[in-house]
Amino acid sequence: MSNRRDFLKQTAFASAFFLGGISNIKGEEKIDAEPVSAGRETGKSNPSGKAPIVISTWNFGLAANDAAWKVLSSGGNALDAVEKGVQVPEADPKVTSVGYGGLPDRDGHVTLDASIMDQNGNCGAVGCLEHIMHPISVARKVMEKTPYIMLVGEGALEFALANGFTKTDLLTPESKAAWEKWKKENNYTPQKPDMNNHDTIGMVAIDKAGDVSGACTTSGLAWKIHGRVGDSPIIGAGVYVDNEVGGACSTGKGEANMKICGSMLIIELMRNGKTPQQACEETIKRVARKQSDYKDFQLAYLAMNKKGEIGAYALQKGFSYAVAADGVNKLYDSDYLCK
Ligand code: SD4
Repeated sequence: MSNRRDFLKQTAFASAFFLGGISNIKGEEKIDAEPVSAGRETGKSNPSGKAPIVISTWNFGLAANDAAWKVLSSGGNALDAVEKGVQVPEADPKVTSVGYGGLPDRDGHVTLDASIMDQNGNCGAVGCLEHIMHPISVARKVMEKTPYIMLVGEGALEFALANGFTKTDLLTPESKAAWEKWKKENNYTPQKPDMNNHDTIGMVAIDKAGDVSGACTTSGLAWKIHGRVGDSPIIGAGVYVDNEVGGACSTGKGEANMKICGSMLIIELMRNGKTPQQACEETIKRVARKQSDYKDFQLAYLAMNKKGEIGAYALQKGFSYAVAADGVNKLYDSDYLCK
């Protein structure tokens, strides 16, 4: 899990950044503090609902929101914002569950999954992509330059290289050491998708024009069988956007989420009148009803509707999410089912 105590000093960040006074605040001031608790009420984490707004999963969502906000506050669109936003943890070697520095599979390969979706329902994805720092940008290229939605493995890499991406070794000395330690201690037994060995960034943004886009990117489950692909690149599971309704994304055990296409389900529940909070809760409760081992893994959803209302809900304690709205970028604790 990422270190929840290591995040930006919120107040200083918010005032400086939203006044446009600094150009790069990423990682500047850090304090030891707990995130503000969001409580259960819909919209509490976003009082006015005034666009633009960007939301994303986990504490690394703060820095990601910061990059997305730069795009949104200067009048950029939500698609560019979510791409730029999630690129931040993709490039950060300290984030060991996304992009560069992500923990590898049991054979030592860092394999990446990502997807992106825009306000027109266009989408693109990559699965099991190796050696590319920004899988989200390859997913966007798949969306924009091919008649397909998903490319995987070697073919995705060839496509990326043919489109100007650079081949990079994504295994850092730290992640290599962690893998070697794991190998010694675990006898090549692949990791089960349980609680605490993976965190994905999912992001949804609404721009000044009121259009919604979403993105999701991960190195997936550490120590997995080579070739395992999770929910993050599956449109409707890792992320889903419908510009009439809003956007939703997911983090946690991909296998559990894929069984119910949770992000799509949340959109449909919102379409039928649920608030984002109610939709996230109903989706988590459905997982619990249908999957008897639900106490043994983590799964969480984050959603926003067109009104800028926000919802978040998880199976277990510990899910946090970042919201940049109304001139403030803050981390919140999500409510959860298994108390
Ligand atoms: C996966 N859902 O590959 C991803 C991992 C994740 O928080 O989200 N972790 O299953």
